Formats: sequence, C-alpha cells, structure tokens
Amino acid sequence: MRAGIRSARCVYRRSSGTRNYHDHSYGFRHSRQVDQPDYSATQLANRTANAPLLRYVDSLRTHGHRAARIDPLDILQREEVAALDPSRYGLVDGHQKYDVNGILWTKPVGVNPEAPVEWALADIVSHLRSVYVGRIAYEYMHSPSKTERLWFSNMLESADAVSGVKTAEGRERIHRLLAESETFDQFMQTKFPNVKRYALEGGESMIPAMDALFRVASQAGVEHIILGMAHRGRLNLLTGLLEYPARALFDKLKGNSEVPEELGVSADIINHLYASPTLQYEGHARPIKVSMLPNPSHLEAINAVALGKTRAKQFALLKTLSQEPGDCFPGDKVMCLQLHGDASFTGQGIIMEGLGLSNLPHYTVGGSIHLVVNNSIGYTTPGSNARSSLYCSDIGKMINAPVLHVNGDHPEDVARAVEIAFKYRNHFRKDIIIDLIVYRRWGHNELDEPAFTQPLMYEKIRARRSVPALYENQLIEDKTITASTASSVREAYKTLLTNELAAADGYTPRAPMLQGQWSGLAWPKDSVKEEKSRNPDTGVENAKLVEVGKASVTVPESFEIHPRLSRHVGNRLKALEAGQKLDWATAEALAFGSLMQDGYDVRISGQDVGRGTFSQRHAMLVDQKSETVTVPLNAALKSEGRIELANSSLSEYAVLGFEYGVSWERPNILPIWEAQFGDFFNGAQIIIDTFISSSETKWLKQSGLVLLLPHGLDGAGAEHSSSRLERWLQLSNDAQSVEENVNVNMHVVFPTTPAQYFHLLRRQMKRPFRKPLIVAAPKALLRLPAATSSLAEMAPGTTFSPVLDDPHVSNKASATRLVFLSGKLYYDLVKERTARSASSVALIRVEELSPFPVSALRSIVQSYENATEFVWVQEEPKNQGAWSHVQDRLRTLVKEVKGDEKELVFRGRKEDAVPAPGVSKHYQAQQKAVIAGAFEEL
Ligand SMILES: Cc1ncc(C[n+]2csc(CCOP(=O)(O)OP(=O)(O)O)c2C)c(N)n1
Repeated sequence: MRAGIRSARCVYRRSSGTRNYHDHSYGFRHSRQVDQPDYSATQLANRTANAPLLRYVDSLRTHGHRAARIDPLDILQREEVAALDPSRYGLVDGHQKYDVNGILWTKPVGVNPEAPVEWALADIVSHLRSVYVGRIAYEYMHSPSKTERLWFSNMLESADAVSGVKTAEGRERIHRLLAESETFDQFMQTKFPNVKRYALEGGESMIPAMDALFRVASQAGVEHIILGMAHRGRLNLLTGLLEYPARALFDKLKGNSEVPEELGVSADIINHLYASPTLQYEGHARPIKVSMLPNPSHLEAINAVALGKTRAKQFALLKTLSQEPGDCFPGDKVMCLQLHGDASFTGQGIIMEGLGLSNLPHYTVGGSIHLVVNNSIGYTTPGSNARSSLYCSDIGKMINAPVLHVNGDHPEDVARAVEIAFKYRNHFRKDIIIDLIVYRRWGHNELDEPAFTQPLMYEKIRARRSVPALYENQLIEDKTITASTASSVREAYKTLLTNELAAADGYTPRAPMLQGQWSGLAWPKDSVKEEKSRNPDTGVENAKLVEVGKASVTVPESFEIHPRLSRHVGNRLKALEAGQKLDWATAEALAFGSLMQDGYDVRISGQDVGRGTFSQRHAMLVDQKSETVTVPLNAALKSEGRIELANSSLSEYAVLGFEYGVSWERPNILPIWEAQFGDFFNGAQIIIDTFISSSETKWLKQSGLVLLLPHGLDGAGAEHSSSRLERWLQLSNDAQSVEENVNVNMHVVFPTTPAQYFHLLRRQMKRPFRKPLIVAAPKALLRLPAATSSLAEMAPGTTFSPVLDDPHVSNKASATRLVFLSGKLYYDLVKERTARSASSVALIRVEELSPFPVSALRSIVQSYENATEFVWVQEEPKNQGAWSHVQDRLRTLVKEVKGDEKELVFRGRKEDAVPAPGVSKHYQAQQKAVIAGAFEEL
C-alpha cells in the first residue's frame, strides 16, 4: 500500500458556501433553511426490495422530458427513449402489484412513511407517463440537492399540490387575455402596417403565463416584481396587462415623443417603452407592483440591471423591516422576473454571468423566474444553428436550475407550469427556468419574409390556426363560453383600441421621473445651473472624520488580523492624529463613513474589493484563525447608513449591469463598481453605451454610479495600464466649444489627491441630482507620500476642484510656460522641475475632464500674465488619453485669453496600437522622454 493512502480519509463537511460574518455585515443574510424529511427505514428497505421499479421510476423522472410532446411544431428533436420502457427493468406484468412506498410519491413526504402503498404496474406506468411525458416536461433530476429532487417528485406525483386552472372564470380569463392579445396584433397590422411591432402571434400564451405568475406571486406575499424583457410581445404585455395606455402608444407611433418635448431629451423607440403599474388581483389582500424596466436593443443586457434593482429594493426593505433573524429573507417581497428569447438566452454571455451571480451572498435576489419565449428561431437562425445543446435552457444547468418545458399551444398547462415554477422559487429562493415553446407567426418582424430562409417551417405555421382561436374553440366545445361571448370579447377590445386611437390626438405625455424614492431630487438640467447645486460643500468637521477614520480600522477584541495589517492600522491612526499625510484608502474610508453617518448606504462591488486589488483598502478584515470576516465601518461606526462590500465573481458585464441596476433603485445609496484594472471595463461596454452614458436622455433615468478604473502607465504592459480615457471622453456629450456645458451625461475625472477623491465621492450623494462618475483611479499614488492629503483639505467649506493650480509657484509672474496635464504624471513632473530648477514652468492639473472646466481654466490662464508657452503633457500615446478631448477646447481657450498667435503643443508618446509597451527598458526610456518633453524647448 502506498504511503499516505490509509490516512487519506474523506471527511465530508457541511458548508453553506458563504462567508461567516463576524458582525452580520450589511448585505449578508443566511437564506431560509429548507429541508425535506429523509426516507424512513421502511421506505429504504422497500427501495432495495423493489430496486427494478425504483430504477424505472427514476428513469421516467430523468428522461421523460426527452419524449414529452412539448413542441407545437414538432421541430424539436424527440426520440423513442428506451429508458422509459418498463420491460427493460424486468417489469412486464401490468397487473402485478408493487409496494410503491418510498419509490413513487402518492402522498406528501413524511406522511405515514411506514404504511405500504400497493399499486398495479399498469397504474404506475400510466400515472408516471401522465406526469412526465405530457405537455409539460421537467428537468430536475440533475440537482445535486436530494431535498430539491424529493420536493419535485413529491409535488408532481402526489396529484393536487398545484391547483392549476380549475374554474370557468379562470378559463374565461385566459381566453380573454389570449383573444385581446391577438386582437391587438391584428389591430396594429391594420392601422400601422409599416411598424415593426415584434408581434407576439404564435406566442400568445406568454400573456396568461405572466398573469398566472403575477397572481400566484401576489398570493404568496410578493409585493413587487422587477421585470426585464426584450422586444417580443412587449407591446402586447404593456397594453394588455401592464396598463400602458394604448393611446400613449398610438401617439408615439404617430411620430410624437413619449415624454414632454420641453425636456429636450432623445427619448427612445416603441419597443423600449416601459411601465410600472400596481395590479390588484381579486381576493388578494395587497396589490402587486410590476416594474417593467426600459431596455436597450442589446439583448439580455437588461437582465443584469433587473437583478441589481431587485436586490437594492430588497435591501432597502430589509433595512426598514424588522432585523430579527428569520423575519425577512431576500425574495420575500420582491421578485426578479426575466423574459428571454431562445436565441439570445443561449447565445449571450451575460446570461451565464447573471446565472453565476444568482447564489452569491452579495448578489442573490432570492431566486429569479426565467421565462424563455422560445419560438425556435432567432431572426433567421433556427435552433439547430443557434445552439450546441438540445434545449435553449441548458445553460441553466450551470447552476443546476430546474427547467420546465411547456407546450405553448396549451395555455392551461402553461399557467400550471408557471405556478409550479413559482412554488419552487418561493420555497428554495433559487432560479428556475420555464421554456415556453411556441412559434413565430411572421418573420422576425412583420415586414420580413420568413419563407426566404425557413420555407418548410413556415408552411407548417401558415397551416395552423392561432393559439387563441384553438383555445376559444376548445372552450366553446366544452361549453365554458359561447361563440357569441367569444366574439364579443374580441369586439369589445377592438372598440377600446379604436377609441384609444381616436383619443391619441389629444394625448399629453407625462414624465415618469422623480417619483417614489426619487421624489426629493431634482432634474439635472434645471438644477445643474447653480454652482452650489453641482459642486456643494462636501467638507466634514475634523472630529467627525477622526471618529470615522478610527472606526474604519477598529479590530474587534476577539479578532486576530494578519500581522502585516497592524502597520496598515497603525499608519492610519497616526495620520489621523496628525491630521496630515492621509493616504488614498483613508480618504475613501472617510468619505464612506461620513456618508454613512449622513444616512446614505454605500455598496462597492467588483473583484476582490474588500481587500482592494492593490492591497490598499482592507475595508474587510479576516480573522486569521477562523476566517470570519468583519467590516469595521459597519461594526464600529454608529451610523444609519451601512456599507456592503460585494466581492464579485470574475465578471464585468453582468456585475456592472447589476450595480447599474442598484443605482436606478435608490438615490440614497452610493453604488460603486471597481475594475480590477481599468481596461477590464471593456468587457462591459454594452452597459456603458446603452445605460450609463445614455439612460438619462433615453428614459429619464438618473444614476449616481461610480466607476473606479485603475489607470496609469507603470510598466505593466498593454493591458494593465489604461482605463481608456479616450473612450470615456468620446462618450461624453460635453460641448465642443469653450462654452461650459455643466449638464454632461457623465463626469470623467482623473484626481491626483486623496482629498479630491474624498470630495468626489461625497459630491455624488450631496448633489440634488445624480450623474455617473467615471474615475481614472490610481495605482502608484495609493502609497506615494507626495500624494497624501490633510484633514484641513476635507474640512467644512472645501469642495472638489475641477482644476488644481500649481501650489508650488509663489510668483505667478515668473512662470512663462504653462504645462497642463491630468493624473499621476504630475508628481514625476514636480520632481523633474525641482531637479532642473525650472521655475518658469507651472503645472496645471485638469482633474475633471468632462465637463471640461472652462471657467476654472480660463481664470487660471489669465492669472499667469507672462505665460507665453502652452503645453499639454500626457503619458498615454497621442491617439489615447485625454488629448483628443482637450486639444480643441484648450487651444481655443488659450487663444481666447492670450491671443491668436499662441499655440498649444503636445508632449507625450507618439501614436501607438497599445497603451504601453511590454518591454520594461522601452517603457522606461519612453517615460523619461515624456517627462523631459515638458521642459524642453518647444
Ligand atoms: C446583442 C444583440 N445582438 C444582435 C441583436 C439583433 N437581433 C435582434 S432580435 C434578434 C433575434 C433574437 O432572437 P430570440 O432571442 O430568439 O428572440 P425572438 O426575436 O425570436 O423572440 C437579433 C439577432 C440584438 N438586438 N442584440
């Protein structure tokens, strides 16, 4: 025997998979514990005695879905599944009786577990086939949780655990919703034949599916649903269930704006409209609010945003509801609903990233319902070319999410599937997927010809009667409704739409902003004009800052921090005491803690943010013996606000979308996303283009999201050096002229002192409006002694300065050359100036690049009366960094102040394909040349 094998005993430990929080840090909640009784001894014995039957039953549970008739068009690959044949397990006599106790669930688990239950084989087979090979197919046997598998088998097999649609009223309601949906599409086709409406036709069951979900969720106490969805059937859902006035849609279709023109915004297209109605379901005590979020065209991007908004809403509630453990869990009152298309659900990477967040402590929302409206095609691409997996839902297996496939031709089964899915989500607070298999009656839109590419599929589709017509027929035949009631339902809706169309002419759009939690805030365009409003006093009293600073490094008595962190703690305390030499991380902690004392919450999310990429933050401390975690600002500071340190998965796209969603929910939370290195934001570019830079003008949505993007050339090569300032500045809508445009879509800053960073963070919350803030954040400056600040620089009366004049120039008249720059290069230039005794050079730091600080720069340039040379220096290559943004603006400004003959000169690296070289000696030589360039002859 090889040494060691004997001692390698397996020890299985139960682990929740989540960190143990010493101080019940904000944002962390244990989930509700759910358990299912295990098999009794008698049941276990029976499972052994009837092992072939057990294998057969489990096979049906596992493979039944492969044979189930779930596809209305029969395109989906189906097969004769050998594993479903009982004779393969030696089960041949249909009359033979078997004890099914512990094998088949005929009663709830744990009820009378000792009593034998005798069933004939034929009955077992027919019961199981009716459950597993019907019009709903189930995939749940892949779950690693015995509890979840048992729960599912039990619920599905022991008959009436799910009520389904039982009453005539229930059926009539489904009929009405289907008929109205079809009437809507037909009306649109007649009145607006040239509009791409992305009809729901073929997939009308989506509407009763939504209705069933809202009803069961409301019954279970959910008060708010956050809904992210794309184009397909959006208009049907908006006008049919979500109370969006059809007259508003028709007004928009006539070419008008959906919001008041006076706002002067770009607004958006019809397929991105949104609504947040409060729905009251009959017999339910409380109404349910459904917030369908506006969405961009980029498929699936909205889903991460919906997750973040859901989580932020929950935590606002959890804070105000009782704090007692066991009292309120994520998902109790707020639910995330994500609607997907089949092609985008399989194709878009953000789905995988979003699913990956679903069970993480700082990202879970307590279970999303995913409904894939699967019309077996995406644009012109059929499922066979769109995915490598059998089902479009297979990506869900990465988190072992159960999947229900349901045939969209049968709306009552659809409603039942939805009810089951909600039951699971509500019980386990985990994600579940409903694959609603339908078809698409027209092309991708109604102006397309689908038979160019799918002639056979469309031959089938064109031969079919519509889903509403089939259901209507069924109800007429079984006498639930009469033919005349059916046609009066359609007529009534048509009349309503006709009246709405007539009313569209007198429709006046409303501005759905500054409501609810946002009601105390201002609209930026109006508010930003006031200097005080856009740059308020963000200073804080000395004593308060010291209190916060001390709390930020308070280590609980029972806690053993890493020995090297004692220095971190000691240095901070020393600096606070002296009121001098406060470093970047300290300034940040002071901003966070002082905001928390003012009642704001802070959430910082990203990879390894608790410690900080550069080991600078240490906002969470880890006990060296037990690995428990404490967040000193929560544990030691008395404040109404709390901080959530959300160490994320290795995702940028979904996580940034998530944080953006957080920023939409509440103006009184400071949401921050930090990239590990600045350039990694580019994996989340869609969120930046379609949300961060444009939501205010498209959807009247403000956001105070802060992005921290470590930036600066320090020899780390092409990919770790640049936060691509040039791209951010290109996305800014800052005015190209020297007229100051204070109302930009987002602020882009490159601060050089901890105090400036402190003020920027506080400014985000202290303004009466919200704007995204993009920070080119430091790496080298985090520990540079020259880049420290004093408490006095953060005292009451101080603010962020968009431009920093040269503090070392005592006699301005002696300065003949003005060197303008942004960022850390400043400290290298100061050193070089001293070395060269170049006292004629003044270094002017442009700390805020968007909006370009025209008036501050103008008065600084004016104050240097003898300046004759004007230089812009940057370490980034000429085609990158801030140069392309600043050159016209600064050149015009210099000419305006100093006369037409004055030129602005560029000094820096030449154009390059990369932000920085990978060879260190080349980097060193280039850097030296850039620094020298600022002082050499022009
Ligand atoms: C990220 C992204 N890529 C491409 C498109 C263009 N596009 C719009 S709809 C569509 C097909 C979507 O198919 P599916 O998700 O199955 O939804 P369906 O339209 O069939 O309901 C495509 C490719 C897009 N909107 N977003």
